[in-house]
Amino acid sequence: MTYFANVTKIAYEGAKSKNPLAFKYYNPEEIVAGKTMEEQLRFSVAYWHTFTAEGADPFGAATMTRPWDQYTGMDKAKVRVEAAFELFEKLNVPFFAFHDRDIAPEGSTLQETNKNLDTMVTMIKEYMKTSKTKLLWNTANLFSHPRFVHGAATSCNADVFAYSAAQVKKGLEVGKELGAENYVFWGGREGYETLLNTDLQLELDNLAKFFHMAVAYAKEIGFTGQFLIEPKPKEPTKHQYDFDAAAAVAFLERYGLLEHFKMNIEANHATLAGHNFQHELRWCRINGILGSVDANQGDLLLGWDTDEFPTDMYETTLAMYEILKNGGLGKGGLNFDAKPRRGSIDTDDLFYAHIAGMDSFARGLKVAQKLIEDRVFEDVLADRYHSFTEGIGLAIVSGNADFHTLEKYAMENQRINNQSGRQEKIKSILNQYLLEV
Ligand code: XLS
Ligand code: CA
Ligand code: CA
Repeated sequence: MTYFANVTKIAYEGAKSKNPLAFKYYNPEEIVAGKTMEEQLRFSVAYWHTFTAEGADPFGAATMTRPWDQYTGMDKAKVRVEAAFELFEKLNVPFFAFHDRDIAPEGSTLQETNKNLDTMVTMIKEYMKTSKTKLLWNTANLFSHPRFVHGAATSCNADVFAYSAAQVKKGLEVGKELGAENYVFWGGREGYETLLNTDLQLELDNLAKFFHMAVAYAKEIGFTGQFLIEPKPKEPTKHQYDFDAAAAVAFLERYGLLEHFKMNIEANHATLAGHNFQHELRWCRINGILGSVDANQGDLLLGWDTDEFPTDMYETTLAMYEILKNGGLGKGGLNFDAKPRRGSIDTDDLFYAHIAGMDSFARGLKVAQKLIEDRVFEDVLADRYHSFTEGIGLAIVSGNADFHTLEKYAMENQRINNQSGRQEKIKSILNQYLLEV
């Protein structure tokens, strides 16, 4: 049985290829910066967008018809797994990621829901035996069902807290069973709409307790995947607690949790938080907490999370620059938390979309590697901050200055010479690399 009859295994054909179903830049075996592209990029398919999204938006119904749509319930779930592993193989991706409810439908009780999940996990495990595609991460959907109307681990209702805990407990067991490299916590409903009815202190304390329980349970069952928090400032909740990486880290530190978590940075969430993708990656890198990446892009003309496939070469290049400077992503990967646009209604569009994303990051990787090799930004920084390598600057960075010595210095050296920041020159050099590498 084939679900994607128009598509054969996607091969690397090089930049001159006119075949839309071929990679132009992603050559999994090519060595870049000491590792194969496959090892550097660690691409992952997001199960929810690729196998459960059908093009619905708040104003209209689904636009896409998928091969599994003729089935319902558990039959549909099973057909999706068959189709998923066909797509993974044809795209030659090393990883995938899912929410519990993406792979198995809810039953009428938690027991039945877990039974459905077990059936699907057994099936997926069987497929994984003969597939190269591994589980990058799994997570619990603590946002779709109406029970999460007031939050999950930050709900005002203790019964919902308990239900959420049961769901994450099961999620960690599933992660262990399938060898997940990470486990993601995204708090879409962990936040508030108005402080007029919100006990902010209690909600944050409860969220911390929830995370401590998850850490304890992972230890208890021997789940060794990396825990990741995925920051997002808003949507669906007006204000989400894990607003951005800085807010998430301040929270983790305050509650003694920082050593157990890294960040899963999503490009589109960064822009919603008023940052850019590179900012969030850089911030995590310098703080040693860059865990994984949800590789997509937003639309700056729209104020919501559009989850587009990443095709902006500036963004992919600067993202790969941060990732290479980080020494790679470790257990993390580049997960395409992205969906074809509502008008891209054909099943083949799933392939075009992934090819576009994979090629954009592969090309970004090569340009970033060359930028690093040539020390383009490193030299810019060395030059710009050279005042901290000698004299008073060296005294400041080495901790040998105080307000007395600095006041004395300032009084004796009142002629300050600032130099140009040269942004435009730097951008034009970056363009040369983008166009010529
Ligand atoms: C939604 C998030 C979500 C997480 C996993 O905006 O990106 O899909 O990645 O729950
Ligand atoms: Ca995401
Ligand atoms: Ca998103």
